[in-house]
Amino acid sequence: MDGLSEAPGILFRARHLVVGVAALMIVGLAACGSDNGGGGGAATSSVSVTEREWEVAPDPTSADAGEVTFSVSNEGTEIHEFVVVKTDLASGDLPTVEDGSVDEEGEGIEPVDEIEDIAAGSSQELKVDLESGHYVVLCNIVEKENGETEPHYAKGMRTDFTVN
Ligand SMILES: [Cu+2]
Repeated sequence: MDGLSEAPGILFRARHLVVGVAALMIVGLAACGSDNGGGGGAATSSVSVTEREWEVAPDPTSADAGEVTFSVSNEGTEIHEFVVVKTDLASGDLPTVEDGSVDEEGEGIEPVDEIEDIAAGSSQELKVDLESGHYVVLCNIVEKENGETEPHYAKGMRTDFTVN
């Protein structure tokens, strides 16, 4: 009698064990699936940019198409900005307006995005989605002092940047 009454109990536990193992396998598969999903997107690149009087120095000077994060540090003593434009023109050949700043709406220029003001000694990030092509990164600030204008672009704050 004892043997008979115990048998259903063992069977019951065994069934629970199978369900438990199956549940763990599903959790395991789900975890693998989410890992694969995270790596399946477009490339991401990080570029460090140093700005000072009078240069804009990205490192490296190229990135892969996709999400690009520019970490811009102003190591100069004046306020600067960081502008990204897509253009086939060389960095020194962009169209300018009267005060010497780049005409960001000018012919042959496609504005992408920008950080407007980066105080001396501070850093800011700009995350953009870039397709393959030629870009120029620049500072488009114009200082006006004692009737004189000093466009940072003309002073050399511009660099070619390639997206592969
Ligand atoms: Cu500047």
